[in-house]
Amino acid sequence: MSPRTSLTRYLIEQQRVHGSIPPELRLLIEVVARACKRIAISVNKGALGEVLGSAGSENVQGEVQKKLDLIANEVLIEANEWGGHLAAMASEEMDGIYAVPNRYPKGEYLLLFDPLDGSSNIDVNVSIGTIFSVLRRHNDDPLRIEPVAESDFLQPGAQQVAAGYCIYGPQTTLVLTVGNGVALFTLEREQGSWVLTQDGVQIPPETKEFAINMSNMRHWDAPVRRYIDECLQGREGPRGKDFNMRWVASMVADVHRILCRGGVFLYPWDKREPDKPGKLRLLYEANPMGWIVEQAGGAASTGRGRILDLVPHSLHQRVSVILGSRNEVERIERCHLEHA
Ligand code: AFP
Ligand code: FBP
Repeated sequence: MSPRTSLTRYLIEQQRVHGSIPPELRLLIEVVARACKRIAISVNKGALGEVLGSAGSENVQGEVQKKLDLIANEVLIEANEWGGHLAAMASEEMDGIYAVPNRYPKGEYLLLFDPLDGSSNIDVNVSIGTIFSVLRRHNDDPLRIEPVAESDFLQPGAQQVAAGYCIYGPQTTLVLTVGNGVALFTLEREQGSWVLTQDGVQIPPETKEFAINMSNMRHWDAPVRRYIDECLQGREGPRGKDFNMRWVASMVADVHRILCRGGVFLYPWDKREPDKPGKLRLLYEANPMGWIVEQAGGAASTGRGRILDLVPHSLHQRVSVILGSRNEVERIERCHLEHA
């Protein structure tokens, strides 16, 4: 039997052989992965750990916070703030940025996360996850180091240096990219270690499966309506094949399925909130997921352009998200062009 590759070994090889990451970034990713293990333990305890239910508060987007949202947020901050690799963190659950306190050494990286994606699924024991993105803080003048600010985080997704998610499902799986393809690590509970179980993940370019919240159909824009309508017509319609539908209501779970067997995920702009460009957040949901999908040979678009090229204007900015099998995403972009 060939020896198992641990996350540490994978990262050291990325550092040494491929030169794709510096040692500080490797250590930062290991800390995030360790925090995900701790979150997995809390998730698994469920009612026995008194972690279910609402925390009785709301986040900056007006969404009810669950106890596990706040626990996961705390775990990620506590694990990362003292390591010396980060300048600051930002999260779905915090209004502003969290600068590393002065009592700790500072580093050049910025960490963004959605600590617990799919909160509505926590209490009903359905897959949820943690999404993260790492940026490098640009500092043009090494002699003048300004205090870290929200503006440091407003970089296009194409500038991410690492991105990943951890899915807490039947298995706990960490999915990671450092710009050299996508690797999957499964948590081996007995040893408490992440074991590489798939490398070079590829999303098939064609699919017969879409993921969208169909209850919002009446609010969609014409191009999305047309695309889904053509899928629903099945083999008698213009697509000439029957489509299946899946919707978990945890982006992590829906994207993970697409990574494993193809498909397309849509959370498009809709008429419910015309002044907002979508429901999902650009910096800590769409950008990391978009980069992972691209690294696996798929595509990630707003319908009118590549997500990773967007220049963010604020920390909690929202965006229309269409990602997955490349040919399908391109077809949806064509629908948008024809309706422009
Ligand atoms: P939370 O992280 O606030 O639970 O939101 C999850 C999510 O943004 C995303 O993971 C799902 O795809 C989407 O919500 C589901 O939304 P609907 O309930 O509108 O289908
Ligand atoms: P399997 O155990 O064969 O996967 O079947 C599962 C199931 O019978 C139900 O759990 C589920 O509600 C249904 O299939 C989903 O079916 P569909 O693919 O038609 O949505």
